Amino acid sequence: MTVPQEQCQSSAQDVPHLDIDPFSDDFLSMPYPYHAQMRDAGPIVWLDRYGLWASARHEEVKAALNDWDRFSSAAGVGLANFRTEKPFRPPSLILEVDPPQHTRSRAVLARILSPKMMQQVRAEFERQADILIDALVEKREIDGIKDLAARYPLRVFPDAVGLSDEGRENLLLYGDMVFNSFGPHNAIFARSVERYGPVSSWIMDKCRREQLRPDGFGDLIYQAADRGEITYEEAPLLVRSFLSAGVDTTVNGLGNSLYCMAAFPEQYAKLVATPALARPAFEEVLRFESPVQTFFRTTIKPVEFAGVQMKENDKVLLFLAGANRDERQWKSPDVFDIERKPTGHMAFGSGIHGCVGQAVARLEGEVILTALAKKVKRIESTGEPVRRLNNTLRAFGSLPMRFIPH
Ligand code: OVV
Repeated sequence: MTVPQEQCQSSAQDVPHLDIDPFSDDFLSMPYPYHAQMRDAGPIVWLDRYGLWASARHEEVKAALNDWDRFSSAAGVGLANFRTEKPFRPPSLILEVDPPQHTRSRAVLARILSPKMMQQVRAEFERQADILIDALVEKREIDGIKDLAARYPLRVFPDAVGLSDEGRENLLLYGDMVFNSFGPHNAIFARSVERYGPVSSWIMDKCRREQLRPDGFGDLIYQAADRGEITYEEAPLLVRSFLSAGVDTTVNGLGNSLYCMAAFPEQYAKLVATPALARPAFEEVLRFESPVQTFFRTTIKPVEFAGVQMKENDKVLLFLAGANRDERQWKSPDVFDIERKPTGHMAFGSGIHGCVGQAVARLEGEVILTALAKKVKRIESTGEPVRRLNNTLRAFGSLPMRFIPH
């Protein structure tokens, strides 16, 4: 029997209450046992610490992401409810909106990041991957993050957007800030804020048309405004989405790839034997160590979901990375297997907000893993990996390693 809506607090139902803090250092350092605890407790749990719903199961995470009409993004996709709290920056015109605004923005960005465009940039992405991996094989002892995972995206992606070289490191600080801002105002967030001051105005300056090379991804947004598909006021904020979502995500996709290849040498050996596994291998990294671990939604009407009654304005925390290790969905989910071909993983989200840049991310992963397979026989860890804790991203600060050539 269900309890009538008026008589029940969201939290007072027959739903497991957990006192986990998913933004604590402890959780962020090793989230997977906590995901398992939440999945085992039920399809939906209530997290007392923040007063919100959460799910770490594949079925519910996917269902909520595909239910944009009830689980809105316009109130923010982090812990903050934009209906009652001031956003830390003007909301994104694609991430933090619902249809119909979302539909217009999405169409413009989707065309710019289309498969056809990937064909056009592929040769340059491959060339840059070869240059970088050749240099690192020469160097031999490297930091997988500083020397590769951060360097490669900071070269190819801003080049494709059409940004000048000056100050590109700001993109890393900005990404760190944006992804921390989806969590609570904890110490991790505060450390980002300290470094954030000059970065915000640098970013918005780089979003101006005059700063963008003709016919790069950024300028193509302004060309969409020329055609009347979006307004000239919207254009810089859509360029900002490229700079927010396009760097720190792929940095960590590549960083997590290197971590996995060093941690599971028998898997790397399979890649070396068959470089054509680069694409499915990157996909398995995304499932196994999802760079974006979480997103929130907000109910914009009373909702019955997975047997619980939610009120309007409830926050729902969706563990993409938990869905990606749900034993209800995957065979031996805690095993990293590059031949798995994990179709249906949630690392890019799902539904209308599913990652619009996923073809770029996959291209970067593919060309880097291909270049490694062809030029590096073995990847050896030479020191303890150092984590960079972020409220949303699964990230490393440092990965000491050795590249042994063929
Ligand atoms: C997917 C994502 C992450 C962060 C920022 C944005 C998007 C944006 O649109 O600004």
